[in-house]
Amino acid sequence: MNEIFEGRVAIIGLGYIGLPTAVALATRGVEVVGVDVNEATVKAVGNGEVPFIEPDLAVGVSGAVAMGSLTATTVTPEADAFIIAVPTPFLDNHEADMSYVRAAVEQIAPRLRGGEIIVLESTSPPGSTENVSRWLEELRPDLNPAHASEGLPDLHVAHCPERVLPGKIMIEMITNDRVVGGITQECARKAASIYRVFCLGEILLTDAASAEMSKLVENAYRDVNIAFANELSLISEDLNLDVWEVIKLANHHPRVNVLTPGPGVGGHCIAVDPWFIVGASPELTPLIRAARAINDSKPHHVADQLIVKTARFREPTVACLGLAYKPNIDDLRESPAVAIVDEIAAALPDLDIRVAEPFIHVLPAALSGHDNVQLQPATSAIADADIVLLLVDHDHFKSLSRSRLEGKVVYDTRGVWR
Ligand code: SAJ
Repeated sequence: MNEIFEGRVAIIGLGYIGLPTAVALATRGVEVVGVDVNEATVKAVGNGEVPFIEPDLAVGVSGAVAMGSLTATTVTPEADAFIIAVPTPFLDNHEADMSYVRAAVEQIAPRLRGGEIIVLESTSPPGSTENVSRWLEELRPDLNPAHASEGLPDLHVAHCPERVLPGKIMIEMITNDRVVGGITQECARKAASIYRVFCLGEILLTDAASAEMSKLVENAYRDVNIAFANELSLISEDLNLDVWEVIKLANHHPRVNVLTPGPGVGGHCIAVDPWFIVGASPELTPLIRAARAINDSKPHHVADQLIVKTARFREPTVACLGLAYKPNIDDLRESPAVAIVDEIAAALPDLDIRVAEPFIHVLPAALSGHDNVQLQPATSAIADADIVLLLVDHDHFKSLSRSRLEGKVVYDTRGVWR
């Protein structure tokens, strides 16, 4: 019998994953307490508001809060299940920074009574879930975490990596298959009962380390394939070919599906997670490292090429369209577009740079220090510009009339206007 969870869930971390997960559970009648260290986030969620933009999330949060099934607090409560959805960024040496996970475990430990489910959702290097289990054992020697050799476990520790695509989180949260890896099979079975509340996809039970690795493999696979497309774009530029035409033709082969080149790989996942595999097996990962290097070099290449184009003008104005790390979201984290504008503005302090980003109202800190960069609507930025640099394929930019580009030098890093 496939068990379905009943009880109270505490979700530690009300970010891009924690909050949608809270909504998915709470709107299906589960009592959810969202926990976050950021008081502004807790206040916003408590008022039924969302501190960031994600389609369909706002209506879910306001509905769940109005139903009384979602509350928010800065203090971890007692609960039947805990889901850890905190950041796992990398440190300067590319190793995972597990300090937020450790802090979450330290908050959870004193609340445990025995019998709880503890799920790590944060993307983590192999062995992390085992570490969570060990930390709990150290913090609560009176309880019996699942990896103890004898007796029934009093705690059920598992990993269930999040796999949702920013921009489509509320759909993919429900429809994607889920991998649940337990410290023991019983842990996986117990943890799966939580996801069965809202997940319509298949729920695949495995061990914790395989679950950890499968998530890293998904993002490394994508990174390697984007790197291939980005390398093709450099080769095509060198050979004076249109890379999008080349890829379109090649993709007509039944077993070829080349991804799309761009100005680099941004976001907090694909540019980060491959390093966790490199960290686990440094000697065996030349391909994964090379892909990271190619994707990381792309913003610098775009900035260089743009600087070359400005040499044709006496006092040029450049319109840079887009700052988000990908289309139709407001997320600027690790965005190649921000890095490119920053590099150009620093290299040419006299260049007049107009940035258009429909999803933000003020320039991010990385750009606000440049006197030569200002935020402007796309139409007027283009009208004022000699050179138009398209960095993000937002629908808003795609909908602009092509006639606005007449007489301008256009550098389209996304292949929208080819
Ligand atoms: N990109 C390209 N060319 C492409 C595809 C993407 O240049 O053909 C760039 C995007 O512009 C962006 C970056 O790559 O800068 C990443 O974008 P994305 O949409 O591919 O992925 P993310 O980072 O938003 O979300 C990924 C997803 N992973 C996979 O598709 C394997 C998502 O399912 C994960 O849940 C998420 O990482 C995560 O949290 O790990």
